[in-house]
Amino acid sequence: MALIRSSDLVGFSLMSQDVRTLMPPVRRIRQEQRIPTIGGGIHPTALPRESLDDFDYVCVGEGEEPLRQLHERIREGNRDASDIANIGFNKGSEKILPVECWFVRDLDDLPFPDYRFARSFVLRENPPGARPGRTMVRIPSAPAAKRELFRSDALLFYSQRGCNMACTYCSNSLYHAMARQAGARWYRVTSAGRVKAELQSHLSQLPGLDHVWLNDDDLLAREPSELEDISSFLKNALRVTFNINAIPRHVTEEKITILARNGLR
Ligand code: B12
Ligand code: SF4
Repeated sequence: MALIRSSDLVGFSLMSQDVRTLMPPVRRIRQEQRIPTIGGGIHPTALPRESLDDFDYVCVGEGEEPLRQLHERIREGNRDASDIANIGFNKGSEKILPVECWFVRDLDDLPFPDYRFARSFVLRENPPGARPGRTMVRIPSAPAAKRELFRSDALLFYSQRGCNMACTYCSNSLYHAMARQAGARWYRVTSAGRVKAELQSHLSQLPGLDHVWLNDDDLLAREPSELEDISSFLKNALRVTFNINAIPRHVTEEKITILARNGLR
């Protein structure tokens, strides 16, 4: 609670399974500190009206530009978000849901996710021997100390958003419907050049990692030439192994051969 005392807005990212754990602190922030809260991620996207029972604002769909605009608005002392795409909010007793839906057109236009952790904290299990429970600790900027804190050998990475399929039980079917209505595309790919620059930047911020989890829903939707370009860079320039997700429809011997030669595990 002390950490957020001077914040303009407090954001939470949540899946449906997180609701029970997250809502008690969200309610406390609203009631005790009177700082506006916003929920984003798949749960508020799928159930925005219900999520407004607890959050002041919700982000329905992608958040980069809507959150920037909302933050600017709140800093100006104005809490009305009715003209900001993707943002729903409580206006008195009325729940206002967004009319317009924004999707980033070109993933290459987004800045890299920030792994410098210049002023970031993480909730960590107390070490053995200490008082049981969890403590908020500041993420150190020194690479070796960062590695000690995270104790991970792998980087989770995305080079695409969405999946070309739309299985009914999967979030992709919801996002495809939202994008269709907005005249936008849900399934988008980052250029191979940007993928390489981004991977290089992340691994320089997080040294010591020797494996990358390319966690796109279906990496093999890419052409063989792009798979060669990205995977040979992982092997020869970054010297890391990798694993992927893929759906059967795009699995070919040619693609698997390229990836296996370049370090697929
Ligand atoms: C990465 C991922 C994981 C990773 C990392 C999870 C993590 N805790 O970060 C791993 C593999 C560990 C994982 C595990 C699970 N996952 Co998962 N996972 C995903 C996946 C593939 C991508 C999510 C992601 O990070 N995308 C990249 C970011 C940039 O995009 P994004 O999350 O959509 O965020 C954007 C917007 O939502 C918004 N936004 C998000 N947060 C916020 C916050 C604020 C304040 C704002 C303003 C905006 C905002 O802005 C972002 C940028 O535009 C999604 C499917 C998908 N393609 O979306 C499933 C998905 C989220 N997972 C799902 C599930 C069910 C799980 C598990 C519960 C499975 C299980 N039974 O064990 C576990 C839970 C583990 C845990 N404790 O967290 C479901 C959730 C469904 C639901 N209604 O909750 C999804 C949607 C897949 C599906 N089947 O439909 N998962
Ligand atoms: S193929 Fe997999 S990721 Fe794609 S829509 Fe179906 S379940 Fe979701």
